[in-house]
Amino acid sequence: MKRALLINLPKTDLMVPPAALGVLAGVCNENNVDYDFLDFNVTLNNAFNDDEWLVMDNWLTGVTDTCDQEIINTINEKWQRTVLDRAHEYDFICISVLSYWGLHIAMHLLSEPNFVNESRKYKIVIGGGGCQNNIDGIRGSTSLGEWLLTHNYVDHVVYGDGETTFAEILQGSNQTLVKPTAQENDLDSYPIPNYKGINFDDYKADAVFITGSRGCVRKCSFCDIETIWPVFRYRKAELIIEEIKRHYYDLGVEHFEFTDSLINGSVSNFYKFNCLLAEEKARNSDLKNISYVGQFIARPRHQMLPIHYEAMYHAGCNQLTIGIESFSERVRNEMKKKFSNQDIDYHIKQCARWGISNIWLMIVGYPTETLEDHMDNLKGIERYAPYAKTGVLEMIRWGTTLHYIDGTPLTRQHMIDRYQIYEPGSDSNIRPGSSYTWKTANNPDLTLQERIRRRLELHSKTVEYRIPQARPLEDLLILDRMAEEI
Ligand code: B12
Ligand code: SF4
Repeated sequence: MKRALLINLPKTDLMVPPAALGVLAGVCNENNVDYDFLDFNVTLNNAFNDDEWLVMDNWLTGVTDTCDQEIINTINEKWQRTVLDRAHEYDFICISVLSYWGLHIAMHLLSEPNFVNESRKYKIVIGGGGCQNNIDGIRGSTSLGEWLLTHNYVDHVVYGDGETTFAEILQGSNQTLVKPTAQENDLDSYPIPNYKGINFDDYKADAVFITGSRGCVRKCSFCDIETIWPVFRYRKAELIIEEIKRHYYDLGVEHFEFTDSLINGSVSNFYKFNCLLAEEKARNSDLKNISYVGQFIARPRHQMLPIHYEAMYHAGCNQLTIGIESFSERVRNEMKKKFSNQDIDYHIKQCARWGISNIWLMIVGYPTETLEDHMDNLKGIERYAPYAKTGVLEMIRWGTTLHYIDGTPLTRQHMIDRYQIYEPGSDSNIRPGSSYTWKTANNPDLTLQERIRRRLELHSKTVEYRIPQARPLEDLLILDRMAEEI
């Protein structure tokens, strides 16, 4: 029987086992391939204390360009022990890079002389959204995946969905670079992810990820979802419920985190899912504690009716994460978010009615953001603070100011021209993955210094109005390092 080592690279969340590992294991199962899990993110988290982890974190998130040698030595030593020393036991070494936060470490580890081994007997397969990010800056032309292939550091690179292509690779396909087709496969035909063998004690939340859809129905200017998944596809409501039941009975897990970019991309399918799950819970008391959280988009009342919120409540929805992005409707329109201030008010009232808490994600310093828009953000804090008192607005995250990320519409030439974006001191090379130092000739007052100032003002006001913030310390530390650029 063939064997695969399924590896997750940092930096990812430490709460829930990485969904990609579950998917890859499900595909291995269907193809009679034995597998072992290695969450290298957990391995390193166990190896480092908080300060050391932060040093690595700064390197991975692009706050620093290099990493302390002691930290690199530990990373190398762990990689040697957990991967290189065991590689000969496997036919496939499969590596997942979730986001551009994995670029630095993937480049470092995969170009390790020991691993490059030209006469290797195992195949190295890499996939995940991070593989599509450019290693040479937002206007660069070499993606991580292509760079790895060119140097023969890996044998296969998979862009987009892994399910079908990974199965083909396990069956012996020689295709080296697999890109998504305009219309990818039907999600309903994919095997159910498998977490048997994962050590749940390594993760803080007793939960698993679940996927109800891929892609998005919007094309927001700062988001690269369309590059990763060009088409929005969703799974049949019945199949999502079947998967929830399977994980509950196999693993005892009662809490589910949707990986969907938005769980209400198809309002009708989402409503059906909630109604069916609520009925199933009413019929089968084993399932009574099943709950879920997910990312959601605010919609006008005529699209998301009050009964839709009611059904979410009965199905066990207890938290929604929403990209509100800005309390300025004008800025949101520029971003192509497509919902109004009125829609936000309607949404939060419905959530208050059904006790569904919200996490709001915000973006400070959009290229066209004026002082007036910033005032709208400040007023928004006052407006929505009463919802924080009851916990309906559970948290707000102001982030680390707008970053230019490759693969997003903002980095396309017409948008660069439209907002007159440039990188101070350079006309092309921006840090791999993302840039926060950009400037706009159209809105010259919006310097990095001003973006940080607005961000800090929002922090103070959010604290003053007692709205809890998600990861404030993490963001403030990054802002602090960013300020060193000034
Ligand atoms: C859940 C989630 C999170 C969670 C945690 C995820 C985690 N495990 O750490 C939280 C909220 C913490 C989070 C944080 C962030 N996230 Co996030 N997140 C997601 C989300 C919604 C789902 C990810 C997921 O689990 N998908 C389901 C799994 C199955 O998909 P997958 O990992 O991509 O794997 C599939 C394929 O890529 C492929 N594949 C993957 N690995 C491999 C390996 C092999 C060998 C093969 C063959 C195939 C393969 O096959 C899989 C099945 O088809 C995605 C958007 C989305 N809808 O996917 C964004 C997304 C991944 N996040 C994104 C970003 C930017 C971030 C942040 C940087 C945001 C920020 N500034 O703080 C942080 C940091 C991310 C990190 N590295 O820690 C971007 C990444 C963009 C990019 N190209 O880099 C995404 C795509 C959303 C977006 N467009 O903005 N995120
Ligand atoms: S930001 Fe959210 S709603 Fe907008 S395109 Fe990305 S995933 Fe879709």
